[in-house]
Amino acid sequence: MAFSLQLNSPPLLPRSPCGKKLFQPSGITRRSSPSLLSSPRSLFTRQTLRTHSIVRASSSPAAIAEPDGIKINSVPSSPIEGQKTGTSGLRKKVKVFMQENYLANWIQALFNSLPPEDYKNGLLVLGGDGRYFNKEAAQIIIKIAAGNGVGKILVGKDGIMSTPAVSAVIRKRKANGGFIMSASHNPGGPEYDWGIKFNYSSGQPAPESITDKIYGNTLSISEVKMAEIHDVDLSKTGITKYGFFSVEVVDPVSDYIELMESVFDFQLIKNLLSRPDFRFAFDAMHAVTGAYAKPIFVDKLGASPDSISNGVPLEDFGHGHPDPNLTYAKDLVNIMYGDNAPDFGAASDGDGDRNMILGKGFFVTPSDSVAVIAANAQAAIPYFHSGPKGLARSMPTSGSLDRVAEKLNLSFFEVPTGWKFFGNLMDAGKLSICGEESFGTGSDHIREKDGIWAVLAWLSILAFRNKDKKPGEKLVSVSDIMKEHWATYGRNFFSRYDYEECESDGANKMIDYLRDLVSNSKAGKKYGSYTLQFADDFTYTDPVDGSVASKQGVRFVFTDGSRIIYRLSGTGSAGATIRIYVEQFEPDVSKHDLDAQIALKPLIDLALSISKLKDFTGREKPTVIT
Ligand code: VG1
Ligand code: CO
Repeated sequence: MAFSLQLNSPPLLPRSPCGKKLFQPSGITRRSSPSLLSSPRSLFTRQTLRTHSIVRASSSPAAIAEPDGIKINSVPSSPIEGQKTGTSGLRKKVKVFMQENYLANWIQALFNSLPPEDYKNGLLVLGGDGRYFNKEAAQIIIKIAAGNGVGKILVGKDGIMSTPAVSAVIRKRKANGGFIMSASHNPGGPEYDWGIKFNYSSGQPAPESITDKIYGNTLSISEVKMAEIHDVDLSKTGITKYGFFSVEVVDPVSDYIELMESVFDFQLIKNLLSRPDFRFAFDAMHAVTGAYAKPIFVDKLGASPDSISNGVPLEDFGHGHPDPNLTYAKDLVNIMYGDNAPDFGAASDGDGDRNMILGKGFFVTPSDSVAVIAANAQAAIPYFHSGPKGLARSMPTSGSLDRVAEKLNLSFFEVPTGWKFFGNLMDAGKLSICGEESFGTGSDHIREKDGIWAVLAWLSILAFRNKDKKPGEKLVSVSDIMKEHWATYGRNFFSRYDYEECESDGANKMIDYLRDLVSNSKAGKKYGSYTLQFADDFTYTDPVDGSVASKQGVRFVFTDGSRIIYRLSGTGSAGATIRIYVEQFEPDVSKHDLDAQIALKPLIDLALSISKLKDFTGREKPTVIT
């Protein structure tokens, strides 16, 4: 694919070795900067601004400029409360997003938050997970982008492009940034959720410095700049030009496949997937990886077509909850724990950035998965042939990765929950493999977690370990690899309890209560058989740019290394979701086969009693146990 457009502006938040953000706070200030006003594009900017002040008082859309043949309307609008970005983008019930100007306000507030030179005449990417309302939303985003002077938008065909693929395309095409229309693992359809995420030029989710600014601008918005152009036909690839602005509908898969082929040894994986004694199962959960699974696993890697289930993306994910865990990916779990189970099973979420890895009758926790990938990457994955640069995990993720970092003598980082915290470390060359306990695993090949990447990483490890096995010889299995890993490093038993859609009031009170408890807790205090080492509310200082994120999870850490962590989810769309994470290290191999729920029972009971969860929420049982 050739692109005629050349960026004439520096990319948004360029990757710089020292990691300094070049983001300037006020777009308005920048608009009137002398350098901009002397450039040809600024003529448009000035004209827009001048006319803008005239039409602001108007109650109906008014044309404010007609540069290069496009009519830009100033649509009067006013602030809507509650447009604050959570852990990953803005997520609400779709009915909320469908209210007049709801999405438009947020998109316009985003443009109001960026320096104009970072998008004027620039290139943006637009993708999504295929959920209900994406098609209408895509047309709104395209029109506002054109209204704000963006030069070109690359859109995935039918509005489909996974979160990792958007990150990959932003990087490959040197785009200024991109939008992802997805509420990720949240269910979709007229009664459920919708969401929008913004990633900037390194392909990384926008940091809080940007999302806070967007929120601020949603509170003072008075107009939306909309280009008067007809809807783009997203069902066919190709370029549509509108004066200075153009839209290119692209195949959402090809750039991503090319990247995967450069990271992994596809022939090695193909040899494994073609063996008659190895069976593979992938559940796309009727979500975005449906578009990627057949081209990659079947067409490129030789898996049988019937190894892919729920492979067609649907607007409501086939009435499913596209969250690859033991509760919501039940179909795959039943297959993998049933008679004659395949050797390897995996699933991915709504927007394709999460993964679940299963062996025959065996579940790999995401915390263990990233540790195994890190320990085996150099041998099995060409991208890491000179060894990973550094490892990192989110704070609640278990310490199994820490042990790999120690053994391989790699630098190691613990960041708050949310992938946006890994990007600076990657840009600074300090980090290559990282993960979250929430089924997120990835590397610095892009700046998002990557579900299909994780599946290919596991297939690479299995393929590498079995490459010399003759037909009929017993293959090294997922559980063999995991047990070997525990024998080498010890096992970090880990479990997460989710209490979804609790009353916000009770949940907030519980967290306040825990914060009080933390401030009164002293080292040495006894909690049952556990002795407190420290308790705190996790604060992170980014080692690259010095930015500080506080209140990222209440931790109780005990002298034997066991931990209990409490957080409120930042991705829900109704009420509050409480997450409790418990972890305990077990060096004794003879205990490694214990079920995690049994091994962790005393700690789980302690977590419930410390927090008085039942009293605060009235909940007897969690909604999801991982
Ligand atoms: C959850 C996970 C977090 C993940 C985030 C986005 O956030 O815990 O680890 O990064 O979802 O994932 P929270 O605040 O609900 O705990 V995705 O795949 O939904 O974009
Ligand atoms: Co996701």
